[in-house]
Amino acid sequence: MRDLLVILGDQLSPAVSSLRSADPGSAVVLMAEVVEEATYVRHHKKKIAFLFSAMRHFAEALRQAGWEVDYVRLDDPDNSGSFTGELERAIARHEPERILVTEPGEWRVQAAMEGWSARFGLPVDILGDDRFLCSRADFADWAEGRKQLRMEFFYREMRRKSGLLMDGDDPEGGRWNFDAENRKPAKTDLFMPKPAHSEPDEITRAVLDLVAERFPDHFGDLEPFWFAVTAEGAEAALAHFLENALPSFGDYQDAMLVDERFLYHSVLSLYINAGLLNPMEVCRRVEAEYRAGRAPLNAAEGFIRQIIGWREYVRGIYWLKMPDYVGENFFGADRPLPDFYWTAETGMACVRAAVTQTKEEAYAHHIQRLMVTGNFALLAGIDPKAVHEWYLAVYADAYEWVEAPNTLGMALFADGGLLGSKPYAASGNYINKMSDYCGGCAYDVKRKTGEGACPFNALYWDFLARNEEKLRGNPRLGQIYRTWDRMADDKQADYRKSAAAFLQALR
Ligand code: FAD
Ligand code: DLZ
Ligand code: SF4
Repeated sequence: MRDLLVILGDQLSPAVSSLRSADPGSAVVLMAEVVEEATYVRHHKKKIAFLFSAMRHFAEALRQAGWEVDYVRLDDPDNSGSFTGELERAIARHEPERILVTEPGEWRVQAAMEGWSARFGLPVDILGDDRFLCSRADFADWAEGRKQLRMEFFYREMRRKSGLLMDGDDPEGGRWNFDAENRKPAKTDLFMPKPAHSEPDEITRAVLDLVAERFPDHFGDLEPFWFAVTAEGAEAALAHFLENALPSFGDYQDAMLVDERFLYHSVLSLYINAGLLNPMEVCRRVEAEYRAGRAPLNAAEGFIRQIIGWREYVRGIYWLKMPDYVGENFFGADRPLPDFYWTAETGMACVRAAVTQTKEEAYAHHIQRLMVTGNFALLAGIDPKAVHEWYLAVYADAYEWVEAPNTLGMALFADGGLLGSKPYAASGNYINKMSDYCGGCAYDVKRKTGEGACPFNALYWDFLARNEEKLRGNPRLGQIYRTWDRMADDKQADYRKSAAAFLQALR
């Protein structure tokens, strides 16, 4: 049977289910650079360049492995600009008897795929994506009948299922989670590791020129470009992380430093999500470092939890709750996204640092995304849809399946507590404790209200007061509301006045 395989830009894995199910002797692989994918949100220039270059390299690798690959470039004059349009043209060229594809990461693309069979009069097999440990159906089974879908319980099942960091039936070290040990503020250190850098080759240089020409108005700096674009390059980045950063990954997971954009983070999410690294293989390598005595348990467990816990869990939530999930707005927040999310022009040093590095690197680490830009958007009541589209556009690792639950659920509590048990709201004190941002800020973190006070301080109490009806009943916020209740009326009024003045000026 002549199969036409469609490989998407985040399916760049030689063992992806569609490739495993076809015969290289007779099948044709279709890969296409399409303007719709680059612009349905206006992705960061570096993200587009990363994916196009990684796609071109992957097509070459497939050819060398004996596959016939039909690769459509963005600047092909006949390029229709969409997956469906490119499939239609490819069907005319190759006259296949069947279309084979691995399920996509986004609901939008899945909906388009589901229309292909009727449209083209051909069987379309949409195969499961077994690069994930938990299938969509298995997650739905796990969620069925549960009152609360807590990550921690899901994670324990994934530990048992994968056998990672298990000691028989028990968790290695006697505890499932060593997070309590992973909250140290970092100090600038001469030996802070940097992520591995790759040199752009000829293929990448051509893509950089194309992106500069075709997407000049998109957010973000294209160069310097140092991302790996092949499986070998991503493997080198993984080896570099294991050797240089993993041992301290746990300790400083929540820390932020203005001159250290990556700290001990892996900067591997873009490779894992695009398919250049296999997540389970990455976890096994991390476990091996622990077993060999080269990484402590809190680092290995913390890292593995992010992948087989959070990463799998948010994907499960996404497919369980789409398409409604992206419309969630528990607090009815409707403030437009401030310009400084694009320009970084703000006196708030923490936000400036996070946005500047996002613009330059298409990367910010988790605590910057959650506790700086995310926390600000939560406290200021920014429209969740605008925030969601920002996160989806600006990070090299962003695809809706992983971005939307992190943004709408974890950072904004827009799903009303499906994903998190309470909002991750924090005042300037938290940012000051975990970072060195406040020293270089136009605002004073110690001042609570009035001129020059850190905006996070008044916004924090204003957020709680504004949303009291929705949040007071939350048992995890009881103590905080008791503190608010004990506050003198004029102090409460000061907070609210300061927040109102700040929000007014935001317009
Ligand atoms: P590390 O800190 O080194 O973590 C190791 C790996 O664990 C990551 O590479 C990633 O694969 C995985 N991981 C860690 N945290 C999460 C998480 N919460 N959810 C899923 N996987 C996780 N991650 C994305 O991959 N794409 C996104 O679009 C994305 N959007 C986010 C938006 C917001 C508002 C927040 C708060 C988090 C978001 N995350 C997203 C999760 C997390 O911030 C990134 O995975 C992480 O910063 C990537 O950097 P790293 O590879 O250095 O991660
Ligand atoms: C993100 C992205 C971009 C920018 N461009 C392409 C592309 O031109 N061709 C392609 O196959 N995939 C691209 N992608 C990744 C897709 O958006 C991703 O595969 C879907 O959103 C499903 O997760
Ligand atoms: Fe951010 Fe406030 Fe610290 Fe400034 S003082 S860096 S606004 S937390």
